[in-house]
Amino acid sequence: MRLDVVTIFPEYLEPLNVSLVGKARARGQLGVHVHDLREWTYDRHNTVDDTPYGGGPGMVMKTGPWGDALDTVLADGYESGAHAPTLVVPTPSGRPFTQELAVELSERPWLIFTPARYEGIDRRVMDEYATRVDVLEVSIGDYVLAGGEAAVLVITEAVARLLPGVLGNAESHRDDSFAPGAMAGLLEGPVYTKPPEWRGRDIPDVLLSGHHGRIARWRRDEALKRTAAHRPDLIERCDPRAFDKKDRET
Ligand code: 6GU
Repeated sequence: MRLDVVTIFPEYLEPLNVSLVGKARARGQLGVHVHDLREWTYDRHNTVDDTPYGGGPGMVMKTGPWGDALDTVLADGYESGAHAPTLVVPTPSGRPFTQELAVELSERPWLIFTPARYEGIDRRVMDEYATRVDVLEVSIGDYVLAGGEAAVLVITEAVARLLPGVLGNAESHRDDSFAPGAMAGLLEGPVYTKPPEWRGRDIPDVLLSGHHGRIARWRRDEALKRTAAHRPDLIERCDPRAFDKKDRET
């Protein structure tokens, strides 16, 4: 997969060199290209924003630098053999970013992120590129960030760990909170490791029983309790057929 990020704060994307994404990059599973939007400004002050038409607070990012930057990034990517780009536009007014959308993005070969500062990007930029490539406006939650860069880090990490061979253990996706499957979109319950006793606190006996059926039942009960406490909406949204008699007793 190829990732491009166009930003006025390239240093904000430094974490892409670290941990899981950094390793995927070093292994060549992910090509990451971070670009400084100000490279496509031609005035003395490297201006990227201007006052909004119609008035109002804040500033709006100008068409010119974004258009020139995206033309260059698209041309360079195509030249290097990339294809089928998706423009991912972080914005609090976008479609909610979910695990389902992470899976969808992980299946695409080339993502171009356009994190904005100020009040956002002049609408004509995305209207223009939507005629040429897939444009997806995405929000990472119901709160407002000062800019889209942190959202790019969030989306990239959620997507990268889904790429084949990036996580050590392919099974690790299976029981992810929100993943379909045995846990049917429930939140994950508690986990434990050695030592078996710490500050007078023991591991739940069932986990030491070696009884796989009982362990699976216990994990599911814990997931149900946790989901009911933190995200009752997830239980209401589940297909009732996903629950058995024992679930209903929990
Ligand atoms: Cl993607 N961008 C900004 N600026 N704020 C947000 C967001 C994105 N998602 C939630 N809040």
